Amino acid sequence: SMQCFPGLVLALSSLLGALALLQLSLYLRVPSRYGKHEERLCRARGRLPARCAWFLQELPSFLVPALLLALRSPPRLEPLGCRLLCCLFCWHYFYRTFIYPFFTRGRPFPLQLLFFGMLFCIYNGFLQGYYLIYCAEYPNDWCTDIRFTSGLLLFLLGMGINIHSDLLLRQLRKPGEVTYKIPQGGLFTYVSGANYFGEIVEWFGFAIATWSLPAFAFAFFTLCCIGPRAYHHHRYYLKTFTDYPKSRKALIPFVF
Ligand code: NDX
Repeated sequence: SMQCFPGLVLALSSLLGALALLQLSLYLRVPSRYGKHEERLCRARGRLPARCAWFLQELPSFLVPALLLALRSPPRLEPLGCRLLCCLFCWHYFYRTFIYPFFTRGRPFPLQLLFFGMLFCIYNGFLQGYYLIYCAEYPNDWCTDIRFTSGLLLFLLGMGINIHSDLLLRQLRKPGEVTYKIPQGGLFTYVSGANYFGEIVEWFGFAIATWSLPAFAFAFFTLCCIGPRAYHHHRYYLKTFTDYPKSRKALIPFVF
């Protein structure tokens, strides 16, 4: 049966960090080509309705760790921290897989990115799940450790901001509509990428709560992936809407 190979965790986490840097270099100048950044930038290619695309893409991030958790033999009973943390990860991806796609009013999603996105979700789902279920060791009182409690708080706060902001974006459109409007309310009052800000806070919270290399690598990846995207969204809005709120920042309220 499976066991912990620390070398594997180190290798996969390092590769994730390297992918993060690759993303940063690829997407700092040009945005990743989906959603509002697709039209101008790419030729016609295969697309799938947003609903199916997000469901398929994010499913492995839920399924892989959930299966690792359920199938571990013998079942991991101690310590509680590992299972709790693995459940937090699965909880986010339960939302992202089974709830978010069914309400989205997004445009059809490019198949090619869907393919890479799915590979990424398998990879990261395996790394986070494998680490927490086979490798992580926490003292029995980890749940009262300041890293766990403050990380959990940030995770919940970030998730709240992310879900609320995605809801505000969705409400900008009627069903069937694909136009872009100026997002209003919530954290959009301060930043163009409120949903991204929430997601980034969420994964840094998760990293602090797990205090692990794989989770910090994933938080860094998230920052490098959607940080530049927030910046490109911001530029898009400034170019498209002459009445775009002047004080609004790209990603971090009052700062950037
Ligand atoms: N999926 C994470 N890299 C990604 C998909 C793309 O979950 O090849 C990373 C994720 C993948 C990426 C994933 C991994 C890396 C890939 C990349 C593509 C290339 C890249 C594979 C897996 C790659 C290497 C080189 C390393 C191999 O029509 P529409 O769709 O624009 O409508 C939008 C609507 N909306 C508006 N409606 C009206 N008016 C406006 N002004 C509007 N603005 C937006 O709202 C959408 O329906 C919806 C949200 O749009 P947007 O653009 O704000 O968010 P989106 O980027 O679609 O993300 C949706 C949510 C969000 O909460 C975000 O935080 C989360 O997913 N997310 C997204 C990306 C990655 C990620 C989280 C993470 O890293 N944790």
